[in-house]
Amino acid sequence: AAAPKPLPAYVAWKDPASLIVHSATTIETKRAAFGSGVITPAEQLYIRNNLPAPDASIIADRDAWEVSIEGVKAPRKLTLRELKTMGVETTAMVLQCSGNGRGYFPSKPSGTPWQVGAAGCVMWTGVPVRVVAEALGGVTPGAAFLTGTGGEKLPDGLDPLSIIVERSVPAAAMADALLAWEMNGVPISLAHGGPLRLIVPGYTGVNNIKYVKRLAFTAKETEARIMSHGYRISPPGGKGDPSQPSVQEMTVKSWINSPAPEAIGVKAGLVQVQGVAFGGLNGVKRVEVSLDGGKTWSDARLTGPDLGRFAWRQFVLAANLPAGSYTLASRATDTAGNVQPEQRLENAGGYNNTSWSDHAVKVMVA
Ligand code: MSS
Repeated sequence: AAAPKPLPAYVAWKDPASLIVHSATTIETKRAAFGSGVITPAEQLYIRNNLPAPDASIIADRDAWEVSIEGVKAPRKLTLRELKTMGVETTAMVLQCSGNGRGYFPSKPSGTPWQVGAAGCVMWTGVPVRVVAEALGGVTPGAAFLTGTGGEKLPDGLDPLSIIVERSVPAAAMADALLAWEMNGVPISLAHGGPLRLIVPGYTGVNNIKYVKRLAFTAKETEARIMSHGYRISPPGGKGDPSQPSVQEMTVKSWINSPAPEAIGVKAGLVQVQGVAFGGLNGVKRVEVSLDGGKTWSDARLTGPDLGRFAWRQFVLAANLPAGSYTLASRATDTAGNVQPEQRLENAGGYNNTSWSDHAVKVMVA
């Protein structure tokens, strides 16, 4: 096998042993590296950048960062220094790339073949978007979307709309959204979107705009290509277009992290089968674990603190496993009663894979 790629300079502070470097802008957490605590440490958290990360000079004077707030009664630019005076809240949230689990699509869609590790559960601290909107006189009537724009410097000579990272989510998402300056209790690293990031809890990764420079309440979705044609649920073999559903809210999902598929030397006897489960916009009600590839199921126990409906829950099933080979699977149910499906929804981009069968783990117990 080829030697693992080294970490690129802007994430040189991450833990190489925990990560799979697909490319300089796509780095995944190894399944076996997820621990049993709820929060994913920054050193292990995955990276996905559609454009190269901006120069580190943007975090030299964080408080001077400006974001333009538009589509409110009194639109204006606010500095991070000003935002910090307006309000503060902390939300634990699953950050998951829309394409997490793409690697399990037999159709091999183009894009990074993520397994489970384009996801983590992280704590964001910032000012609620609704508080900012109220402070600027309220949202203008007719605004149906919340549109965030990334602060990357765009290459010259290209149509900005073809490349800019700008996404719209339904304006209702404002109820939980944050303009965040801390991740896991420290200023957000450049790699994860510092100095300021739009956080939309319950929505897939792409909707959480890094180095956000503009936040607009808009009547229409942005015409940026990443919105109009990218991240759409298109029929297999097809191309994205604005008539198709956009990748936005996450739905109920779980997977087993331990024992990991590549685990060698699982010893016969008592085994703690552990993993994570989340419900997107809903909390987790129940997780079942199967030791026989989904024929029979037992209720797992939710462990660790409940950090709210946007966070994931850790679960465990203590199982007595005689020597043999096993297919371990997990299946979550959210608080609204939605059950994680057996099958993925086929789509050209390989998005939103929540299939429990795709995420099952084969292990040898000796
Ligand atoms: N933002 C910006 N500004 N840029 C870019 O590129 N990307 C996306 C988000 N945001 C971007 C942004 C994506 S796509 C994702 S996932 C995320 O981010 C990630 O994050 P981290 O922090 O992990 O790296 Mo898929 O759906």
